[in-house]
Amino acid sequence: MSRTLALILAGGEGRRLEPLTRDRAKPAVPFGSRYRIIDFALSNFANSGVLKIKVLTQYKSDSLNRHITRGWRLAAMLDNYVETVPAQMRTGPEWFKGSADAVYQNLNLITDEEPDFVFVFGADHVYRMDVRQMLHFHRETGADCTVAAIPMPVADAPSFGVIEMEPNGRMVGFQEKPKVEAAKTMPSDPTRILASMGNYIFTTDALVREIVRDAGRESAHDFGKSIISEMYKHSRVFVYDFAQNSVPGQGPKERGYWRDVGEIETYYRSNLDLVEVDPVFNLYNDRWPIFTAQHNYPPAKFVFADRESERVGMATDSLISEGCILSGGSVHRCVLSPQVRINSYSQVEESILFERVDIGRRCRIRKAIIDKNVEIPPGTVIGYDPQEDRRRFHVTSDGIVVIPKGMRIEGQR
Ligand code: ADQ
Repeated sequence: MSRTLALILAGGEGRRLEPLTRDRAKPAVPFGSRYRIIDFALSNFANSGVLKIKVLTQYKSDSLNRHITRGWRLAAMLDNYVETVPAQMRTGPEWFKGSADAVYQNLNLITDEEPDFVFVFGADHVYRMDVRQMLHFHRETGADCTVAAIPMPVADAPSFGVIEMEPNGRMVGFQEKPKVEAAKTMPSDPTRILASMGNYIFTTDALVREIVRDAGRESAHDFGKSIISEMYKHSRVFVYDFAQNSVPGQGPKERGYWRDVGEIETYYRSNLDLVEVDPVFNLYNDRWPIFTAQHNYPPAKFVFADRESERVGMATDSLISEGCILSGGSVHRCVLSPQVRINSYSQVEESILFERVDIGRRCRIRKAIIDKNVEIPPGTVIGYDPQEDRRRFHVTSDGIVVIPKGMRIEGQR
């Protein structure tokens, strides 16, 4: 078996997820009740049997560090690990400049481990992928680098690396985040581009060569902008079709599912997708489980059922984590992280509540994301009066109210 090492790029700032990224890196943002965004990428590696994983962190990494150190303990005896690596400033007084610089500053990780192949993957997406299938493709083509790709609407070109390839899969063109008018569309479909997923496999020598070369020149030191957009011109860069990938237990709808949850609207919608009766992304596939940190919380509890007075502790079409108490209050189409409390006569709909949110009595809340440690005073109404919401809170153009971590909220009269 070949030796592999996975480098997970987890240093992204996540500005478009503000205020949820005010105190934490984007990969550490909670998702799907009890997970963090990075758990999806890490679970793909764990389920694929790639168990030497370094997570390269930078921006506000404390919460990410704690999550990985507590939750992602692999068998040390077999020399498996998931470890975070901070910006070490090994090569100078600066932090990582771009994602390629993050690898350059940690080249010793590669030389110490002596892998044959290095996975360089992002930490910001929700999807299932058997990375062994991509590695198999990489070896078959004898590539120096393989880039995973997925078709996307041409309107999204400014967010992605746009790929051109020959029928045999060899990359022959790459534009990092071009304008829509300039983007090269797919020959088979002029409404779509072939987008890079920001997930790469490198043959080790080729990676070291490219990273060292990039470090010595003026560049953004970024995988998309600087490495891939140069490398395909002189090396064997191939394109892996993500639609070919499948994992055990995966339903047909989930094949090819890959979501960037990097802005509030998509983050919100992807969370609420999970509460559907037959969701596109199925958290309950135990043949490809999503792993996360385990905490010692008591079970979720639902108390009071007086329908006449509307004092009902109840949840429908919702994900409820351990440690929650629905005490005479109800939720519908909601995603609740651990230790949330909903008090009597309150109704919460289509909302995402992070850890230790406490909803006081007689509140009516709709279409909100409430970050952790927020106490909502009794009688608060959110999501019913756009003007009033905008006066008090951060509201997206789609009308989603986002309440930052620990915000103190005044009672309403
Ligand atoms: P972006 O996602 O916009 O585009 P980037 O912001 O570099 O690129 O993020 C890529 C990954 O690297 C993320 O997981 C991020 O957290 C991490 N990262 C960013 N800067 C880092 C740093 N200094 N240290 C450590 N980690 C860092 C990329 C590609 C595109 C591709 C899209 C797909 O450049 O070609 O289409 O991903 O989403």
